Amino acid sequence: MILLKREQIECCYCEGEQLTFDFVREVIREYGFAILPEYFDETTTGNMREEVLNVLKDGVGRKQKFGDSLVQFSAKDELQEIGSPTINQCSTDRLINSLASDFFSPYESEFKGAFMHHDRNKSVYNHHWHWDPGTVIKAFTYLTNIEDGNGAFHISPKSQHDAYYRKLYFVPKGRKSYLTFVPETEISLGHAVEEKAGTVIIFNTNCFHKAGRIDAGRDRIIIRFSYGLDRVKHDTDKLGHVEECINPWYLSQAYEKPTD
Ligand SMILES: O=C(O)CCC(=O)C(=O)O
Ligand SMILES: [Fe+2]
Repeated sequence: MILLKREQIECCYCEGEQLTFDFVREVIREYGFAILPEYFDETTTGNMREEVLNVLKDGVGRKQKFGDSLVQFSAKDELQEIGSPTINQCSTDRLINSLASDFFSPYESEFKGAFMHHDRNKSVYNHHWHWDPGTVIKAFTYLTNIEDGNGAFHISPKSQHDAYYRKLYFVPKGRKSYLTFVPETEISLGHAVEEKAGTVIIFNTNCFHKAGRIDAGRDRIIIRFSYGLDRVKHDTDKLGHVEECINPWYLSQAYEKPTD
């Protein structure tokens, strides 16, 4: 695997006059992700960081401990209940939301919730190359400066189609779950996003990606907003077709039949 430097993949970085819906959408379509350096300003980022730390201390939702790291997923309703104003405001960010709904269009999509992390000492969560089982658009937001050695998010450009076909392969086999990990030898290009707090990486979770290494004594704080298909808004009879186009993993569950 060749790890690209920022200069080699500048095409995926959108800032200044490139920060338009049309431009970012094309970058996501072609490469599977787009990086928006310091998209949220310092005050917004600082407030979000405080809110994430408070949620991790005593917030509502599913909290998990991995070694010294704390991770929590809060669904949209739970976030409102917690009353974290900046997190809620950023989850409705216009550019991010229109890019997510465009990705799922013509099917209805929605904001699902947010993963919040304070990762310390070691990365033990999603630290191997993988694709996510569901097809989701994530807005991965750095709340501290992140580089190689404190959890830089890694992603493989243009890998979204490869993972999609890997998902399709499992559909007729009726498997409920299957390996989403990809050996590093099967990844040709990768990129470690070393950027400042406030940076957002919008990515299609079909892309091969992983969490970066966190050295002893180092940490990172991040939040990931997830946007996915709104399953309730679809006609049930059309849902299979929708899933086939967008999310073959769900279809593989539908195909599952008892063998004997
Ligand atoms: O925590 C990370 O850097 C990787 C997260 C991940 O795998 C994901 O957002 O799907
Ligand atoms: Fe993932």
